[in-house]
Amino acid sequence: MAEVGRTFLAPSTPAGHSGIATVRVSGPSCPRIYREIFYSEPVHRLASCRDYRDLSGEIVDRVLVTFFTGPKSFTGDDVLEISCHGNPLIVERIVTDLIDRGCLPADPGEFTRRAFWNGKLDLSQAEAVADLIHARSWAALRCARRQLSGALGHILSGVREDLLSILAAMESAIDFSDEGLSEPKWEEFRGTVLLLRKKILSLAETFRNRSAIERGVGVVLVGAPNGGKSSLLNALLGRERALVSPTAGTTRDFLEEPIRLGPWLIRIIDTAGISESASELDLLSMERSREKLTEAELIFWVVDGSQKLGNAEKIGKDLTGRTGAILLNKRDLPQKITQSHSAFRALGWPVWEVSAKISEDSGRIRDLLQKLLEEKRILPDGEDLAVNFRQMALLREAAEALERAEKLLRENFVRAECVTEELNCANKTLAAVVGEGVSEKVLDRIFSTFCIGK
Ligand SMILES: Nc1nc2c(ncn2[C@@H]2O[C@H](COP(=O)(O)OP(=O)(O)OP(=O)(O)O)[C@@H](O)[C@H]2O)c(=O)[nH]1
Ligand SMILES: [Mg+2]
Repeated sequence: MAEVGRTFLAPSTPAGHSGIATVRVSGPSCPRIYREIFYSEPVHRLASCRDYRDLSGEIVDRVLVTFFTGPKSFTGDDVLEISCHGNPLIVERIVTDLIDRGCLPADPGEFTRRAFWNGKLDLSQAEAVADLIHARSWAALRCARRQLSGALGHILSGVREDLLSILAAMESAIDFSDEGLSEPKWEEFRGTVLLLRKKILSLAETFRNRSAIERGVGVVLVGAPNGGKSSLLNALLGRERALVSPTAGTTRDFLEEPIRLGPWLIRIIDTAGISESASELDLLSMERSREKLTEAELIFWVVDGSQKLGNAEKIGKDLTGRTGAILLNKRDLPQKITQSHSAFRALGWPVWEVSAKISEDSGRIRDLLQKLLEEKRILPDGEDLAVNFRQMALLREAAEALERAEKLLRENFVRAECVTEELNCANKTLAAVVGEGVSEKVLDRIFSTFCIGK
């Protein structure tokens, strides 16, 4: 049988020395290549240990080879997975040999793109494959897994079914009203459109989860100089990352470090102390502190409990309306400030009495932080979705079309064709989320961000 179409290959494991490495091949030439190299007939899903002989007949390595007959494979085409010893020389030899046998090197994401093309995955699932590979926390992995299972596509197909049934109901109502039977139930249609819009918008809002789980949640340490911000950063990291000294104004530039907290990724940011000082350098570093303060999801106001609050009270005022906690630091020393200080009450944040010098306090702060993140719902729980930017933009566009439809349905004389047009527009936009009607250019952009071999 003629081999029609492209057969491509790529190492699916990273370059370098490792226990094993895998080279993946997909396309119509796979059965021929299998027979040529291993002198036997490929059997679906049968993994067998064989000598890999190159075109010159030399044994390159003893490998484990698995054959998948399309469409029962990842890409939907015939697939060969060759696991060899993880030496780059062996991988290179196998890759060049496969190219000599007519395979082409794969583009980034080509295996997944092929799976999408063959209908094995919708586009939101294909995007989740890359998310799964790049996730840096358990929370991110959970979201990616949920999306890979097709959760978004599933919810959207429900929404689209509802949209189509309103469209059908509208059309038959209009037909009947032409015959003078009854007035279409515009109000009922409007109610459903409103509900669907709400559902779509709440999906779009899950984009917020994405930056939190992908980049990590920003937790910024702010406060007057010498409060112990850098000492607390070091305590939370468990290593001496930041310079600490009894001189006020030790930290100039901000420092940002990732920590894992349960399933979450957190970015702890240490900043320069905020004071009345007017030196140019102080002003520059304080400007940076304020920038970080604006960006962060959560604020730790670090206060030295062994000193009077004094001018530092002003910092609290700037924090009004934000989310955070007060870290009343240096509890190992005699205290001059209590938890019930009026500046703390005004802010309404929890006050944690801590010390950077007491080793068990870093664990306590981590526990309290995790509780605060959960309580304030700054992070999605495991069941949540986190749509990406492309999906969010499309969901918003669909919601806008529904908003226009809803307005039209409120008019005294409802222009049914205009409503239908908006509903169709929403349906088409939602279809694009799962990849229907998406241009090759958009697909190129999406898959170009993938790894080679995925
Ligand atoms: N006794 C005691 N000393 C502390 C504690 N935390 C910090 N210090 C000391 O307080 C001084 C200032 O600590 P830093 O961590 O540099 O304070 P900072 O808030 O980063 O200061 P700036 O960078 O200048 O804004 C240092 O001498 C620390 O050793 C604490 O919990 N107890
Ligand atoms: Mg510091």
